[in-house]
Amino acid sequence: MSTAKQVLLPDIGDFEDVDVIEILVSPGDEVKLEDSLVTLESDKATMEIPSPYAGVVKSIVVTTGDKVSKGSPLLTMDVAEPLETPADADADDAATPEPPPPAPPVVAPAPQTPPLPGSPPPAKAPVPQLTRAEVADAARRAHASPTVRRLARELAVDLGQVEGSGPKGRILKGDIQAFVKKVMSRSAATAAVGVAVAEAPKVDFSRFGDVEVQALSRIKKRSGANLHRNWVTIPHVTQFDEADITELETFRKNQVEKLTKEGVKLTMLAFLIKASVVALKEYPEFNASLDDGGENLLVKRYYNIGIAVDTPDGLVVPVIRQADQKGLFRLAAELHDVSEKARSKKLSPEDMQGGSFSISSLGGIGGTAFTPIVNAPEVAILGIAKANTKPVFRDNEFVPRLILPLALSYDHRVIDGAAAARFTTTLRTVLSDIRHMLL
Ligand code: CAO
Repeated sequence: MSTAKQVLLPDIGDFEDVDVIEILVSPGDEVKLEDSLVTLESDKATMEIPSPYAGVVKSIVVTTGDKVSKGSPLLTMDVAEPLETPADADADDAATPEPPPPAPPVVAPAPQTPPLPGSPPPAKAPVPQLTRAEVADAARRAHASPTVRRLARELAVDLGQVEGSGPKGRILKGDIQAFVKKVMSRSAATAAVGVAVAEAPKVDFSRFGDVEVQALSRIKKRSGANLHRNWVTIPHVTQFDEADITELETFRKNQVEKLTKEGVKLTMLAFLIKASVVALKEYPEFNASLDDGGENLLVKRYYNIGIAVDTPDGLVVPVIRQADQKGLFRLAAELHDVSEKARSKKLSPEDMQGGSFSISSLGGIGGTAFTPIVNAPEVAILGIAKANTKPVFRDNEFVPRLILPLALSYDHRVIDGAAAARFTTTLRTVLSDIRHMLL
């Protein structure tokens, strides 16, 4: 014959209103004397509350997140063999019994040490097929000692995902260590950003036909690593817009003839640099970098514009310095010089340093739109696609206008969508009427 017993929180020392962080049993579970029932956590320690009885859990009174103090009811149990204590005299009354003094709770200092800077995030188990409820259930039912449970909690390991190698599938300390090792040994790139991705398949292409191995150029290898880092670490958004550059292009062409005689070609890119500086001055957060801790924005008071240049060996980004202090002709001349230097591999490291904003133009080649990758530590990059003559509805009729597609990619940690839309609106205003550059 069993007796219903209510388990109350025993005296746990100088702790009041302690959080219930884990419930280790569920109704129907058979519990031995001193098996852990719940885990509590104060700001100083975590502790597992042992069962004062052997029996079967009938119902759980607390839920995780509840705050409990000495005497708070935790759960009720059907006790098969009531202990012979005076408190058991009225054992049939489930509402009032005092449990016998429990064994002291297992107390462990709460983890206080923050992860080392640069260290990978704690190993979190992937949750591939199971639902959250199933994982929680598996963790709750996992067979492990309080010490192993504590270790798992400290390492943020979901016990439901760990296979136990002990008797009857019991999870041992070594199982937790092996699990963490496995998670950490995934590719460095994915571990660094805490993203679990499937490994790329290894394919023997020679099974399907001839294959020629071509080594990537030094530039491609370097820029590839940087592009990959920027792609996975920066939350990118790209804002698209269009600028009517009909008048600008007419003006430019008129000037080109005159200037080409002097050996300089006034390119569209020179105007785009000037227009960008106007927008950067109006929206300084685009001319900035996040500090190392990601807590502050370092807003630059200089306007050094990086220009993506396509070379046979790969992409390089020389920088036009102090673009705000240079006229269109000077910018055009410098653009010509850096493009030449880039293509003849004469750029020095200094030529590619100190940029505060970048422009990537594919307009001379083609395409309607693309999404450039932010050139970290900058926070935004302007992509330019090919301008085309399009019908624009004006004064009740369609008129042909030269329309330039703009694509502004930005770091969404720093820049909001509304700011990006304002930035491209300023750009299109300036490009559609270059007198705005004078303001
Ligand atoms: N729309 C239409 N035509 C354009 C244009 C545009 N947006 N931009 C340039 N053109 C035309 C020019 O009018 C010029 O035509 P003409 O020879 O008939 O006058 C021609 O394209 C070449 O232009 P350009 O000499 O001014 O050179 P550019 O400004 O287009 O390019 C540079 C300079 C250095 C940006 C370019 O050579 C380059 O390397 N582009 C590739 C950059 C790149 O790979 N970016 C991708 C990076 S991925 O994020």
